[in-house]
Amino acid sequence: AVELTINDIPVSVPEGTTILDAARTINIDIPTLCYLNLHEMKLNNHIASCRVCVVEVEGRRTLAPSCSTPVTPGMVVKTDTPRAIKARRTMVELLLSDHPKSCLTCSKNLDCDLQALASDLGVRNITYEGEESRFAIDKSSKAIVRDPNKCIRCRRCETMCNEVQTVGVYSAVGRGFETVVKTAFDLPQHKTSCTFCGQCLAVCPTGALTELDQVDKVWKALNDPERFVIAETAPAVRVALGEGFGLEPGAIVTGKMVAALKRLGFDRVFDTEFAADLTIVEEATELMDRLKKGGRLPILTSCCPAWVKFFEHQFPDLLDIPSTCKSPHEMFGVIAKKYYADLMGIDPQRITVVSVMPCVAKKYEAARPELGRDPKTPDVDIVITTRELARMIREAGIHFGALPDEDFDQPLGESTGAAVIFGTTGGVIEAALRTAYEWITGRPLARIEFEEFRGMEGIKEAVIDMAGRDFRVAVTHGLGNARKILEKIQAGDSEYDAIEIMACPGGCIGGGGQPYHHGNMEILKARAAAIYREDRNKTLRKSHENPAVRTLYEKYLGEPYGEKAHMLLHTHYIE
Ligand code: HC1
Ligand code: SF4
Repeated sequence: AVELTINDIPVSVPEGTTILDAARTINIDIPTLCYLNLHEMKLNNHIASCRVCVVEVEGRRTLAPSCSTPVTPGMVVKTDTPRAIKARRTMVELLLSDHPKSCLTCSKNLDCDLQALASDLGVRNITYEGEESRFAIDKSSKAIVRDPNKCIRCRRCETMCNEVQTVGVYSAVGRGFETVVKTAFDLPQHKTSCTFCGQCLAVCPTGALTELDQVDKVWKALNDPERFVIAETAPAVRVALGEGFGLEPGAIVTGKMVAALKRLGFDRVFDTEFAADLTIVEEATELMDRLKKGGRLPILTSCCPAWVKFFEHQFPDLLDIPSTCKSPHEMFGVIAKKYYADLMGIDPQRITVVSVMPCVAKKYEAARPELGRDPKTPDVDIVITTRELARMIREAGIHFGALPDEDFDQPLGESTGAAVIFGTTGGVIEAALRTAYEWITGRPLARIEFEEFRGMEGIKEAVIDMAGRDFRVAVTHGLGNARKILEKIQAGDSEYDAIEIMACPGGCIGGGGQPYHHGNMEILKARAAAIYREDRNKTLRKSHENPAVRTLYEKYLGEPYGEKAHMLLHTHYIE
């Protein structure tokens, strides 16, 4: 261990610890901006470019960036000297001198790390007024808006995209004042290999990267008396929406969320989880079909649109191995516009389906032309994120905390515990196994919870005994981890039978559309724990037991994985 003092307090930390981390062990937070260390995601951005974490070290002439300076024995550190504080303030003033002053109208207003820092440091004027850079705003994609004028060159997005996701969309170009983070050849975002996973915007400290805002489209539909507007809510939204209203991370707000959507004016509030159960029935049947016919294994889950775009771009030779199932929210859309429209006698063209998702890639997915064959009736019309829903609730002046718990409408609001666990890494495969095990072995499952697929480990593997046959399963989250598994499959040395892949670290609970975690992984863990609590609270916990899904097959779809199911619930992939 290394012994030192920080602000006259003795500290003992392991060798290699930075001054920043050593200070945190005695509850001193040195401000940071570019720095980001998410151990579980193997993301460590400590390029020390912003210099707001500088501290005084006795015997050193210059101030030291605490995020990248390791402690040494006997070091004497002062974090709060007038010189250090003045230097931090100067750094922030310099950043602000080349930053738009439109904080009041920025979509990151009150959620921006730079703004918070300027406030904490008491920056009251910008001494270095001068030239400001001017770049075009990129609104080319259906999911992400990129405003390089607000970029502070912290490179968090670059580290996230290049090292964690291994997609490599961004790099810093130019020198000094001219430096900016750009796409290769300055291509518009939609022309790059971007998967729209949204992880870059989840870690962007300012408003340089944000989601495409679709709130006004929803208000318009809600206020059009001709439209029959249906909301469907993703599993992960109910364990994070409360954070937008000051509730603890991991608070389960399913009932309040439904009540809020009803007060906003939705004609029906249904659950994407209904379609998650439907997806499991289809996917488990598809797996059995591949097993019976000697089809290609492993089968890969296909509910994450960023992951789908990743394999389409990067592994075009493997397009026949993912399941052909559409994602649950898309399945929901088509069922709402066919089955439910029939049931209610409503013209499907009058129906607007709004998906509330933790994800920005779902915005891009809903706009894919092959999803919703008839252009007049796309499966899903509008996608808003958890953050956008929170904003709508605030705009409407609804006091979220005081709302009563209300129930989803029926029949498309019915779901089992298997559906809710879709929202966290490992959940889709666990849900699939709860059904596939019983169908393949013909025996009831003795142990319903598959602990081996839970937790934040990047790649989780286990062998499940299916009536004498070893069934090899892997779960991975984060596209860099997915790449490792896909390369194994490509090389022909994978023995897996089924693999779950989610693009976002943590799965959907860590989606790019969730309330910002500001680098705190404990928030993601609290959301995951809430997902498993919600599963335990359900009476039914296996997808094939969902009574409303059974009725849907009996009355409308016919056989699982049959002709009608194929036409409506399955898709194909494009190179
Ligand atoms: Fe997900 Fe899914 S679980 S993809 O992570 O399969 O977004 O929550 O809605 O569609 O159900 C997201 C979450 C979500 C779909 C389901
Ligand atoms: Fe990279 Fe994902 Fe951001 Fe696209 S959305 S640039 S893939 S991190």
